[in-house]
Amino acid sequence: MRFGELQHTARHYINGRWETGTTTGISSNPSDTREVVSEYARADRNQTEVAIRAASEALPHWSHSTPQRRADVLDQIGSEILARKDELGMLLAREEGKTLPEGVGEAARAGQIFKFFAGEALRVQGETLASVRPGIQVDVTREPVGVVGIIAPWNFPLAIPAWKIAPALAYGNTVVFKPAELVATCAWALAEIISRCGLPAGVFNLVMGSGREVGQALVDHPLVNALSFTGSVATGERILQSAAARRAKVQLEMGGKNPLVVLADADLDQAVECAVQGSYFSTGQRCTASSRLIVEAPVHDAFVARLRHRIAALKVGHALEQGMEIGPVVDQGQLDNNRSYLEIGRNEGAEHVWGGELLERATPGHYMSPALFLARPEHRIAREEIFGPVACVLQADDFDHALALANDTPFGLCAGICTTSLKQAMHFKRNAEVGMTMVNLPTAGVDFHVPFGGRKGSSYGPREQGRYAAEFYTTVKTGYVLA
Ligand code: TXE
Repeated sequence: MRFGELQHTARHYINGRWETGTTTGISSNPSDTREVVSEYARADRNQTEVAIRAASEALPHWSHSTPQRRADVLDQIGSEILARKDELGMLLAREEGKTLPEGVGEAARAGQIFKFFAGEALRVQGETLASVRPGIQVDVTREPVGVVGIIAPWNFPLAIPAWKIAPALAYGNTVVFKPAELVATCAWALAEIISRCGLPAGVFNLVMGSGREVGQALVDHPLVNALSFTGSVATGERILQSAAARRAKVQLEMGGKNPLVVLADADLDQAVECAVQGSYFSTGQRCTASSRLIVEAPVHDAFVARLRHRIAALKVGHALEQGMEIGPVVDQGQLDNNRSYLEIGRNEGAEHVWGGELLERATPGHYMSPALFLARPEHRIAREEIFGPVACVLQADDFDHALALANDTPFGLCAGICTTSLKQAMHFKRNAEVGMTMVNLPTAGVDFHVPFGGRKGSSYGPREQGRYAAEFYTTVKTGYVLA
């Protein structure tokens, strides 16, 4: 079966079997809304519960499987994803609207993540310490946390599920995966590969459907020991409260309003490129997108002029068309949201520099030109996550003012700076109130073998990715032995 070309029927994967849903949904192509990508199964609470029970029953066996067995499974999944990255990338581009090179790049990233965690399965570490009491030995070992509920968003339909599912399986947990409905077909394609790589029935389950029904069933169920969520702040907060009430372990990755600071000594061409990539690529639909460009006064006007010139030349269109730099917005709801912020910005007195129009293309899609505003720090477009191709420039008097503006946000995911001063770069790295910093790089674009996550309103719980993922997907046990 080849992904990405034909229309598919996407079913749930529960207890080692492909299951139809209680209802069905339709996934369509945001570059051409006439095109159906798949008809997919939708579950209700009862069907979700069947998957949760299957994961719970599979746990004792899988949690005692050898690291070699887990490594082999993950390695095989990673190899198949990498071998089929072009097909998967095309499916992703059709369903989510990333350009084809971005889609293929994300598929490859998903494969690399499975390969990385194949290695991590073999490197689960503990500690041995001398006791404070005579004759006793103490050790600290890591064990799986149990059944993990994975709730994923639509903006990285392969990479985000991969960076949650791979460590969950590597450390001996069982999984119920609930993707965003907009990208059900990508989730099914990933599950289709996972289903053929040697996992016992029930270890990995895919259940599709609404957040309110399937997602909430995972959040509330006493057999789900841990929840890993990426999505909006509002949903994350709701999940946190429900999970806390029943003391489930929880990890949340939510929004960002990431600053890119441009100092007067920066290489302006490089800074403009960082801003374009960070703000507009992937249609601005990245939690690490740079949506606040904080520019020191002496270069403000020159930076804005160059940026405007550059974004006016960006190619926006069908995600599969060669040479496109920006695909469509993911759906009508997100497009309406983006455009409502243009209105909000204008009404608040922000200066509209460029873009934000609906674009007509050969196929009917959710096309919008990249938008740029000059704003003040109190404007809503400078404070709230928009999640579209909309950025604003804030003028800073000097470096200290730029740093203060960068930190003046309820979010704290990523912060970037463009400068040729090592001293100012190091000061910024140390004092930015975020989980990730970038120097002379776009805020979006991270490695997969190091921690990903933020502070303040952006994230909650242990970091994702790299070996730090063990903090969430394992629990420690302290053992005492009198020999
Ligand atoms: O997010 P939701 P949506 C932001 C972005 C975007 C907005 C809405 O601003 O415009 O969120 O996107 C599931 N219990 N981000 O609607 O609703 C849901 O089905 C359990 C930023 O997609 O948070 C989906 O699988 N689960 C973000 C997942 O949660 C529930 C990435 C995310 O959906 C649930 C995505 C519930 N009660 C959106 N309700 C980023 N910064 O990366 C929903 N879900």
